[in-house]
Amino acid sequence: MFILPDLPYPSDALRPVISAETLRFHHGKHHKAYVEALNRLLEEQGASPGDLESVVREAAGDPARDKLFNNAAQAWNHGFFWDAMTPDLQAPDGDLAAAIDSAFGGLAGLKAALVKTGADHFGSGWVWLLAEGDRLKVLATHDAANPLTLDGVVPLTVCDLWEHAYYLDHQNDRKGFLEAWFDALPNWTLAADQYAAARGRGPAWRYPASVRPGGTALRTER
Ligand code: MN3
Repeated sequence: MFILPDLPYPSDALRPVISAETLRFHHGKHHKAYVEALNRLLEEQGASPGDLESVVREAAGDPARDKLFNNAAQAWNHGFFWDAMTPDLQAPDGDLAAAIDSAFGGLAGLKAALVKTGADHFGSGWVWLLAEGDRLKVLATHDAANPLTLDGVVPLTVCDLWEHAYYLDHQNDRKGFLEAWFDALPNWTLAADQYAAARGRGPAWRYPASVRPGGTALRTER
């Protein structure tokens, strides 16, 4: 059984980019529903997997396990998304800032790439900043799909492109949501830890851990 992790901040902490109402529905209804469906499917199969990452990887690409993949990946994506945001305004520094400079010409270039990729993405999905070894790239995935299924790729941050993520606050303005999100909310401390993991220095984020700036795990129970 997998848990619905608590949000790592109060539900009004991400205002005005994400209202308390959006966050409460998103976490308490959408994420919760994915976790419950995932647990129901595993129970029906008599399966009790140890970690969510394996469930996602093993179900990926198997049409007979579409439903399991979708709910497992959406549970994972939302857990990572909550931790990938912070109410404390941050900026990348150190190795991560240097990698962003080299791949995108600076933070403004990364913002432009991420906003364009996310705004141009057709339908529901996610926009990710990924590391493959020390190289960074931006990628959008459809629906529940996530980079856990890509060999040697580690996500540094992500933004939810499903309309439930922004419609109450930004209506149809996905581009405006992404711009405001990028300026205020990314947890660059987590992104730096993930970038270190991508280069073999330390573990990558795993569900349902919530990590505070500085890398201290707040929760490890399952
Ligand atoms: Mn969502």
